[in-house]
Amino acid sequence: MDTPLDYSNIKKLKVELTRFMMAYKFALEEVNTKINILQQEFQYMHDYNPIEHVKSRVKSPESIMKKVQKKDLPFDLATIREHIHDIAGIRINCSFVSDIYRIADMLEQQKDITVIQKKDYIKNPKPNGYKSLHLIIQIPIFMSDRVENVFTEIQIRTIAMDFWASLEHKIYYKYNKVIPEPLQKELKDAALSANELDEKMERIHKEVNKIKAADTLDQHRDDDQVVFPPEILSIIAETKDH
Ligand code: 0O2
Repeated sequence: MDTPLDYSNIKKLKVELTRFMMAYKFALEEVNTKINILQQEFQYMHDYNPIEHVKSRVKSPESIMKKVQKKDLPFDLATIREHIHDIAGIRINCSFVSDIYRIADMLEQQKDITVIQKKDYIKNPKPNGYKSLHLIIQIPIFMSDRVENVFTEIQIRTIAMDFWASLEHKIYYKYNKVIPEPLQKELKDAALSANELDEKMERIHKEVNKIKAADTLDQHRDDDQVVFPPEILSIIAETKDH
């Protein structure tokens, strides 16, 4: 005979799991708000937006389970909370490499953000060609009865780096994590081309900025010149003649 289900325990587990997942959703909302503020303020102050777009997701329960198994962790919420740091994940796509570091610095300086880990795969790309800046941060979430410091992974990369990573990710899973050698080489070449494009675009961007700055200076010079109305000028000329 089947043992009767303990509904009160199931209900408790459901509440616990929902609260567990909610914390990550709130963490994403907090970080997204921060990014949104930086984006808007930067646009206003510098007339330029360093962020192309932002994507965020809470890892699915299936992917969390896979990671628990991969890391050989016991399946309890406290352990998962402590050891899996990318349940809340945000990806920021920037226009230029310099913007990546600028955004990372602006986030790192915020008092309520604690940077736990920083991996710079831009300065030190992975052997396959992968480039991106990864931050693992903790951010406090204020709930009705407690404050939780929630781990969040932030990946910051250019559009070219993102394009490459998405394709590589697809190929990686298509070949069941063993990419054939010739394709690996092609991907490495593509990563180098993406890098060249990033460098070229940044150079052009800097040149355009220089021209813009020079134009603004000229504009200011013109604005600084006091322009007298012709009537005043003729009075001045008359006074000089006498
Ligand atoms: P998914 O499917 O994107 O979630 P961790 O396993 O996170 O504790 P790890 O792998 O050392 O530790 O962290 P790392 O190197 O910072 O990588 C974290 C994430 O960066 C990965 O998550 C990928 O999203 C991305 N990433 C890292 N290396 C590569 C790469 O070579 N190619 C691509 N396309 N993405 C990469 P997951 O959980 O591994 O995968």
